[in-house]
Amino acid sequence: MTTPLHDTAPSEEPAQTEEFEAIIARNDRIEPRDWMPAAYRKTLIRQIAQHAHSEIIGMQPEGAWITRAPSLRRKAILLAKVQDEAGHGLYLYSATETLGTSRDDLTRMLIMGRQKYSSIFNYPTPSYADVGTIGWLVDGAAICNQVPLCRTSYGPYGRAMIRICKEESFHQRQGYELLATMMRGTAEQQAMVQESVNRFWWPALMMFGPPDGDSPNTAQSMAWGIKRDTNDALRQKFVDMSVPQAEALGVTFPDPDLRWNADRDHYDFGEPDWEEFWSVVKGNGPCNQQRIEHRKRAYDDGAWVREAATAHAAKVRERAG
Ligand code: FAQ
Repeated sequence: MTTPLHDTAPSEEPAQTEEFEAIIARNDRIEPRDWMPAAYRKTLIRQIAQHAHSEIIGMQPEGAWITRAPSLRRKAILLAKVQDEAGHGLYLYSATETLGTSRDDLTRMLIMGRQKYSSIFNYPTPSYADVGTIGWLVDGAAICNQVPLCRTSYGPYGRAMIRICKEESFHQRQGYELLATMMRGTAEQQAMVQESVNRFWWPALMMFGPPDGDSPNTAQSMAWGIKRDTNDALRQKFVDMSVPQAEALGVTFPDPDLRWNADRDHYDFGEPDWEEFWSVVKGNGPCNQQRIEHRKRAYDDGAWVREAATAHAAKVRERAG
């Protein structure tokens, strides 16, 4: 990876550390040219790259339905959505580049298994209803997690998140509308929706990361203002927001412990299977291998485009002078 700029241990730079901490304390933004501790930079690269990879790998499960969408309207909607996810990946790779790394390096790290992407995209999409469920629950969880990131302490990341969140909100409504249409359809269509929701509910809850007690990064990331809420707080928010939507749709979530708790003013819910979560994160989910192989094939197939673009840019520079 490219050596980061200003990669100085904080203890060697007391004045700069003080200035950095003052910016964080007054909830201002750190910008690319500002000094920052090496660990802050490293955490940002880890989180933003993982986020960028998730957007790009996340194109695969839904992308598989583009050729089989049931109408021209649904095909156009799905094409636009999947294309939006590519755009999100690009904004995020660009934000990561401001930290002194490159998209190429990050893509290679992903392909070599040295960087992660969201566990949710390692689950298959065998039914067309999954397109709606991903929009409703996966984009819904993404929005819940990402709206607070619009206020993250690193400027380029926060600014990228504003546009991403606007588009994700649109995606979520699109998914809900698709499911609502199917729920007004035949008994078979209604059953397809419920079956899809049953498969995606628990993996969607896992998107928020491990429980706070098992999350090694949360405390420091919150102290730096990179994360604004804990994993459990966001998971609760997502459950509270989703239950009334499920009721309006006419579907249920596969959790016998899910019920309103008037004392807490929140829904109680069951524990996700954290063993399954860690197994998927470690590469053993149903589709991990397929997703990475596909990404690698696309990267290899695109080599000639990157070479041609580099050669063209060199020619333009040469002509200019
Ligand atoms: N999957 O200490 P924490 C989308 C890892 S975008 C895989 O809690 P942290 C749009 C974590 O990296 C979805 N790994 O970590 C879309 C860490 O390992 P590391 C992506 C996970 O960073 C919709 C370890 O576990 N969104 O859906 C997961 O403080 C539809 C310990 O965890 C973002 O990336 C997981 N679910 O909190 C696209 C949002 N959870 O790196 C297409 C930004 C945790 O130390 C279609 N990211 N791990 O080796 C974040 O907010 C945070 O990074 C968290 C994790 C909350 C994901």
